Amino acid sequence: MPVDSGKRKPLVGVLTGSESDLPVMRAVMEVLKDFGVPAELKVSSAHRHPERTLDYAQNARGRGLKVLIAGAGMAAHLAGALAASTVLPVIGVPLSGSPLSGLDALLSTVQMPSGVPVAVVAVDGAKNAAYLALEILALGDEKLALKLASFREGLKKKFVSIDLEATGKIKTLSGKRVRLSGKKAGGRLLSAARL
Ligand code: RP5
Repeated sequence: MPVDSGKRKPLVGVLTGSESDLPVMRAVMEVLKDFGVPAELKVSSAHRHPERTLDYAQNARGRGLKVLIAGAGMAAHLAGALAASTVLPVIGVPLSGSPLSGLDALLSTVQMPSGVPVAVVAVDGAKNAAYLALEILALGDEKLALKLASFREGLKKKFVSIDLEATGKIKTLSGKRVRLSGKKAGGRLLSAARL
């Protein structure tokens, strides 16, 4: 059953090789939705639905899609099959649900012949596929570029405070995360502001 993120025309086309890929690949849709970018998600296997997949790739640009994301496991040829029939950027997500834990999908997705590229993210890296698609779209969309920059700033802060927590410099006191001075817990309280 196709899923789309609203009534606006989709800018990102997300394909998976099987319904069994959906639990991982839905993360793509969640990230794109958080950034307000319309997308569609469909199941279309390079091997089980070759005609449908070819048709999708050939019509994607004409339908207004700007980036394609393809997630597949095992002999993962979906991203490559799309890339073969469109000049839209194609991002591949190798999936791990196989006895080879995704190494098979990684190699099948990444080893494309010269002239027909697929940008490949980590095994099960659905979120990064979405962020990369957003970065491509942001080349022509200043508002989206600013949103991405602010998201990155948020990441910086989040990970700094996790580091501080590990060193005991941040504690949770009365439900608030606070910064402590001194080397040990119980040191003088510098700030009770929520971090
Ligand atoms: C691939 O084979 C799919 O992308 C999926 O990751 C894997 C297994 O598919 P199912 O047999 O679960 O449909 O083509």
